[in-house]
Amino acid sequence: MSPVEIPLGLKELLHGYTAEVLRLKPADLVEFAVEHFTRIQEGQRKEPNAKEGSVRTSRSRVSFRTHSDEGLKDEKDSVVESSTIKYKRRASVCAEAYDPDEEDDDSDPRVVHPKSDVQRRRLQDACSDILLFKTLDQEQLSEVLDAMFEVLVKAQEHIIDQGEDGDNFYVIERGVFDIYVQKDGGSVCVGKYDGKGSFGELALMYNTPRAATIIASQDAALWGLDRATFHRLIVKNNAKKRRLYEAFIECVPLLTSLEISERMKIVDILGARVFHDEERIITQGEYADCFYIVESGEVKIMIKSRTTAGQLDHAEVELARCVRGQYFGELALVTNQPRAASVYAVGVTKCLVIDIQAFERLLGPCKEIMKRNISQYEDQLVALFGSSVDLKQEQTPSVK
Ligand code: 1OR
Ligand code: 1OR
Repeated sequence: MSPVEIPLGLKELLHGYTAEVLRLKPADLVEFAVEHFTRIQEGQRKEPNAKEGSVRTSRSRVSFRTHSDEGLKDEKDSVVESSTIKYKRRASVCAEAYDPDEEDDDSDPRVVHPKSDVQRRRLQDACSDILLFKTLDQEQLSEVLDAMFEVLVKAQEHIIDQGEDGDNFYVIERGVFDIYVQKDGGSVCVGKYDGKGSFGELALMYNTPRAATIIASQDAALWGLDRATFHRLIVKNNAKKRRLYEAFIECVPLLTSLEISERMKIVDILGARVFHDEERIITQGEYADCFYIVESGEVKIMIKSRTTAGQLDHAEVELARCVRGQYFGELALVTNQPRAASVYAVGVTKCLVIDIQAFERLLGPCKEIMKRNISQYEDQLVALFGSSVDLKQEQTPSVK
């Protein structure tokens, strides 16, 4: 006789129903079952709150699922089952003011999407460099990871459409995603995410319409985080970040030309990273995806010159040092070239990190100052190596 196969999700559905019965002690179990499962069905239509299902995007359906063959081992009994959560869907979110200190959503139940050990490991890998998670404490981070759900996308699917209300924040596990914005009546590709990073935070942070369209250029995998959890953990944490970094950001010379509100937007999206003595922060020749400001400690900038045969020399020469309030890692972002030098921590060093998309979006006004400083690098370069290159020359990025 063939073994009985238990359908994926059955155990969780019955467990959720039983837990609710025990909690609410309804008089009519059948009527309560109808209400309970109808609520789940409606929730599935609106939001991704089941292990098999789909997230509706504007032009296509994005499927998400757990891998049935990986086995679910990480469920926690002590938290509210995701199937019992009432999702708050909003008619329009754009008129609401942004107030990170708002206490209204503390009562939202904790969202948990059960994951297998393998999924959890993949999720942790994908999230290990996400700047917005870098200032969360352990407890907050594990709440965020519990609430995230897997989203599998096909090439050409629209994950986000400019102008729409924001529902989820996304972390990339794999795949390339193009960024389009409406300009002069047309849609222009302004950048891309290549296999890592995150997007979709702006509409959720500031209650604004989506600022760009994000399209998968190949089959890809994402992890989503619902709006309510994002608000409860990330936006609330931003209030703390603002208090923590406001005074420091005010005195970073590069940023003094920005409005206070622009500086606060930088604080909202930055991450903090601590490097140990001699740890390499940037590697010469690598592709660049972020920019750094030293908060404490010191970094040294080291360069390998080219031999006459055009090869990189083995020995590195120290070019400069940066201390509190100074920045580095701007050159590759301004010129769209690989990193021009390596950068190492001198003693334990803490840096604030800004990703390339936020750099483009928020630091545009500071680029002129950076370019002026880059001109000084050129003079020093000539003095050191006797060679001259136009470092400010912007190369056209491949996506433009
Ligand atoms: P969102 O919730 O507004 C679209 O949904 C997401 O695209 C947005 O959050 C960001 O996470 C991401 N301008 C605005 N949003 C951008 C940009 C961007 N790049 C990525 N996103 N610019 C491109 C910078 C390379 C500026 C365009 C003028
Ligand atoms: P990046 O993105 O190229 C390495 O990553 C960073 O090191 C670079 O941005 C700059 O922030 C910094 N003088 C001072 N700082 C430099 C120099 C430099 N090159 C790179 N960085 N140079 C002057 C030489 C005495 C060398 C110019 C090539």
